[in-house]
Amino acid sequence: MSLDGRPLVVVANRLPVSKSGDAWRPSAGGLVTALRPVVEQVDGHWVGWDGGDPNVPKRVDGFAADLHPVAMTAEEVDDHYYGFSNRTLWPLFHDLLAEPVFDREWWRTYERMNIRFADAAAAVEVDDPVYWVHDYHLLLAPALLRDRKPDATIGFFLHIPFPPPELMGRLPWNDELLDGLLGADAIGFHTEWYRENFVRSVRRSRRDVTVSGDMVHLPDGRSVRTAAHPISIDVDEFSALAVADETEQELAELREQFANRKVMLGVDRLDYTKGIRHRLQAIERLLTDRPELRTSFAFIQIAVPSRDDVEEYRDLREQVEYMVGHIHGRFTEPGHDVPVHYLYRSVPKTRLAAYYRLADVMAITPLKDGMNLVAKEFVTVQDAARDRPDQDAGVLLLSEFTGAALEFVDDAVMCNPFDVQSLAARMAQSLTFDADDRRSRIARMAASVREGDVFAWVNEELESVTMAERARAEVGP
Ligand code: GDG
Repeated sequence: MSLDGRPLVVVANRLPVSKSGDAWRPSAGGLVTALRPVVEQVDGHWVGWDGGDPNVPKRVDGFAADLHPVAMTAEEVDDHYYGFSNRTLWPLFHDLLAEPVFDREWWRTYERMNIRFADAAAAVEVDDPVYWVHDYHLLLAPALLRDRKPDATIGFFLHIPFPPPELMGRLPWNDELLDGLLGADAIGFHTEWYRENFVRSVRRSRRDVTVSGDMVHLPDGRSVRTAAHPISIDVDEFSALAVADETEQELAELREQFANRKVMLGVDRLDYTKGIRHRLQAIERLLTDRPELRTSFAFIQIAVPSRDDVEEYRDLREQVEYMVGHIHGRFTEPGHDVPVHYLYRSVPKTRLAAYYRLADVMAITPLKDGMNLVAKEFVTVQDAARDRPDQDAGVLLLSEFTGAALEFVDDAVMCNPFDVQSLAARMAQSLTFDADDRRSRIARMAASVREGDVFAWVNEELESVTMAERARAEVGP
């Protein structure tokens, strides 16, 4: 691993732990899983919001990093997290799927919170660390950290898309955010498209930089490396989960419940970027055009509650629930189960794996999505269970507007979710592939995920940061 034993200071919006009952545990998120082995090997530190709990311990069993909590008042969380991060940057970076709100008070708080995170990171007492800053909540932090530690090695990774300059340029604070990012030595994106969008934005707003290949050269002599590093999953974890006893038990129950029905599955945070409304419209169309499916098909939507303090998310929930009710009213046949199963909750991981195994079609139809890890989890679980009795391979129906599309374009059924009529046709088509074809498509996609798992992603990212640093050392001050 490219850190060579140097300390690692991760700076992310949230700490990697949460409290259940009286006990603190590592959180279940992908980033936490990905970084666990790295922080175990080095002197690991994590700077993040304390979630409103002033008593976060310095260490938590199962995650070998020192925790450095950042406190925010409820009002600061409202302005920084719900406001500027999720009502300004989130819709803007997802191609204006909702109208971004430009509020100067939110911006001032965003700046102040980025300063607070940068101060907390700079205060971590370690010798010659690598700082790794994450995501859209902290776009200013790399430059702020550079002000405090001019010689520091700083990497940044963006987990969501980077918008084209024509959209980014609408933001009153476009220049400040670009300068914030350019404080890093290396900036990682999921795809080449997002990387190019960033570089085009920099070119448009900074006349004093030159770009050669993937490097941005600044007038002060510093260079910033940009790279596309698609994030991935812990393949071994999901492969084991696929065939765990508990998963098998859950699957047996689900198979009984959905006997004699083809199952299409959706798994998303309830977010307007995920295309759930378009998906339901397409289901309605499918059930209109193909009446026999009303009793031989089920669509299961797991919608994980998300950001429900934000108006657009509450509206989305209402609309989705109205649409599900509407479909039930129109298509439920007396004596038969309803055609749409809507679960507004998060389910345990073994249950999630059982749903992945049950699905004949996995419908991943976001209007825009940085990567989409559900796609990678689905093909991995399906492939790991290929030799289990009754495990018939499923089909991945995938939006062309996800980062994952680049990897799966040859073997998924690709769709444009904005075109509801063609989406319904793609859904119907997904139900027609023969078993051998399905199996080999899943196998190829799973092999590709295995080749670039989340640990490879961590290595690539850290390698990119340390490469940028070596180049700086060769050029000299
Ligand atoms: C952002 C970007 C990018 C979902 N339902 C349940 C559950 N999940 C887990 C999945 C998956 C994760 O949540 C969702 O990850 P995604 O990547 O699909 O989407 P975002 O939350 O929007 O993530 C995205 C990602 O960051 C990483 O950079 O890929 O583009 O938007 O791991 O398994 N987990 C459990 N129960 C559920 O019901 N336990």
